[in-house]
Amino acid sequence: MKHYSGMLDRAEQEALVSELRLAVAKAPLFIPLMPRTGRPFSVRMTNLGSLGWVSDRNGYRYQGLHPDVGTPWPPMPQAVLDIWSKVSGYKQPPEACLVNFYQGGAKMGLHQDKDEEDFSAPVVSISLGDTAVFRFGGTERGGKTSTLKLASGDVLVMGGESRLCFHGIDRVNVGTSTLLKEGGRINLTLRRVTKPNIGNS
Ligand code: MD6
Ligand code: FE
Repeated sequence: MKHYSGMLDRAEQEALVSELRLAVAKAPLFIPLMPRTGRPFSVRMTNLGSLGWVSDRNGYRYQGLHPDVGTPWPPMPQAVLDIWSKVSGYKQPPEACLVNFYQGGAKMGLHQDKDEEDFSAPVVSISLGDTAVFRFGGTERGGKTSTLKLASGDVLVMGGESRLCFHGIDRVNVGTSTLLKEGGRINLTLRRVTKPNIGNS
């Protein structure tokens, strides 16, 4: 796992937030539901790119269309693709960019990112807005964990050994950033979803 503290400067963060506001106007934030129980997540989500991650009573999956408005996800901003190129070490561009929006005590339980067919690519995460307490451990649930603070402009890369580690967000520290006028935190996670085609690299 690699943590690039302050990779995006303030101007880059502001530009990215503006692009995300335009995207969210087309692909509104939705509240995912836990499979089976239907319990709502405390985080609101949307996606950018050819595939988006969704969760509802039927399970977790990637799909090409927004679950409520039924249109394709907006494209990923160039700045996001550039970050992937810089830090992923992966030849092909990301297929999915999950946008998580945390407000008012939202958090995310420990989980593994394992709904992808291809684990050879890392997951790249970009944090904007209030600082989050990120918890991570090993690949077994119930193992020892540590925490890391993710501040606005930080980029985290989970690849190799860390690709399937358990991780989550314990809390977001209110008032730690002035980036978002209404407060809160945005996290973008960039992923490859499909298996690489032999010979296309
Ligand atoms: C978050 N992040 O930072 C949630 N997943 O809000 C994730 O779930 C995550 O940061 C895979 C890799 C990096 C991450
Ligand atoms: Fe995750």
